Amino acid sequence: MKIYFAGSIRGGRKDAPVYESLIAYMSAFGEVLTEHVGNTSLSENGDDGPDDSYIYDRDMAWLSACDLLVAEVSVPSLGVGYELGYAVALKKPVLCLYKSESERTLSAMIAGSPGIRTAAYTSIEEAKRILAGFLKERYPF
Ligand code: 6IA
Repeated sequence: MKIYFAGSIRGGRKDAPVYESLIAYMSAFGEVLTEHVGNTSLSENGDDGPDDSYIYDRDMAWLSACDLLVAEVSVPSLGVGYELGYAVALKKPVLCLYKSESERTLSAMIAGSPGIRTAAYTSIEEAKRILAGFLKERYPF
């Protein structure tokens, strides 16, 4: 199973440790194509990595190749929103996780999309349980 994980980079890296632990958990279920999203030493400025058009082309190819997309959307990100819309257009299964104590209300374009399943969580353990249910539904072991 190829999993595309989406999380904020230039939108802000506050939740990078959360992404890191969700990616580690999902790695038991399949291949996470976008492991770098959980790299806690990644800067949000973009001066220390490949150029933007390389990143865009590679991520679009991974989106086409993946079996499903999981996003953590508590920190709003233009890039994650773009990836979500693209994955829905490709008819990929999509799960969006967000922290229930988040002070922001989820965008109507995400919460209202019939192609996106959304789930709020209060702890990492709960997020992992939701993830396991979503992944096993598609790939029963
Ligand atoms: O708008 P954002 O930067 O927050 O968008 C984040 C989303 O876009 C993630 O889910 C990634 O899949 C994708 N993305 C954005 N920047 C990169 C990137 N930059 N590398 C890979 N995927 C990316 C390299 C790091 C750079 C900031 C130094």
